[in-house]
Amino acid sequence: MKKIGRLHVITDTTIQSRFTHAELAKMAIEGGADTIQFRQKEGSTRELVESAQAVQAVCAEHGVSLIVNDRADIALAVGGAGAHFGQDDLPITAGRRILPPEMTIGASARTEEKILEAISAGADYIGFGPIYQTSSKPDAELPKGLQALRRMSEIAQCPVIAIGGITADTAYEVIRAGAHGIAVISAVCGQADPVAATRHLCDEIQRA
Ligand code: TZP
Ligand code: MG
Repeated sequence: MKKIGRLHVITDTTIQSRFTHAELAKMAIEGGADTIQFRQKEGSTRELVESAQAVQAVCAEHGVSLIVNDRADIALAVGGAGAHFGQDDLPITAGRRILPPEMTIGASARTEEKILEAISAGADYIGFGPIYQTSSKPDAELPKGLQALRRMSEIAQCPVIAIGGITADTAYEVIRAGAHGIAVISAVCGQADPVAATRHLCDEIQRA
């Protein structure tokens, strides 16, 4: 089984414009994040590759994994550790055909059926959420809560990364509910001090 990180910081330039993806990655890594997810929906492929390259340079310097959201081609092109596919992105079987076996594939799945399907198609971890209300993803479903997370974590034969509205106040209970780790946007990117915010999340994960 591949090593999957515990704190995935998703760099985001839509909820804030103070920092670039690479600057956010640098601060998150300084605060202790072990995985950076590059997630950018807007812009040309050329622009996305350039931003992802800058993030990968920071990650490589610190030995941190870069996961590229949605784009297997960009993950490969920049030498990232893997890609994360949502329910409307590349099917996991297709992603597996594109990415070499040593690269990590994460899959968003919200039901028991989808989780098992993603795992048998070759996903290395499952992204499950939103756990709580989130304002970072306009089309997010209703919050699933901790009970559903507990159940899905039991069912999945692989690490479950919980996402959606998770903060330093809730990271502890999320991990205690069975999540292997958490993925966050606003709890880092939306904070006045992203380094300190990341450190606080790491402490809570550690405590759990
Ligand atoms: N997928 C499900 S919820 C979500 C994504 C990308 C947004 C997570 O952002 P936040 O700010 O941590 O709630
Ligand atoms: Mg997606």
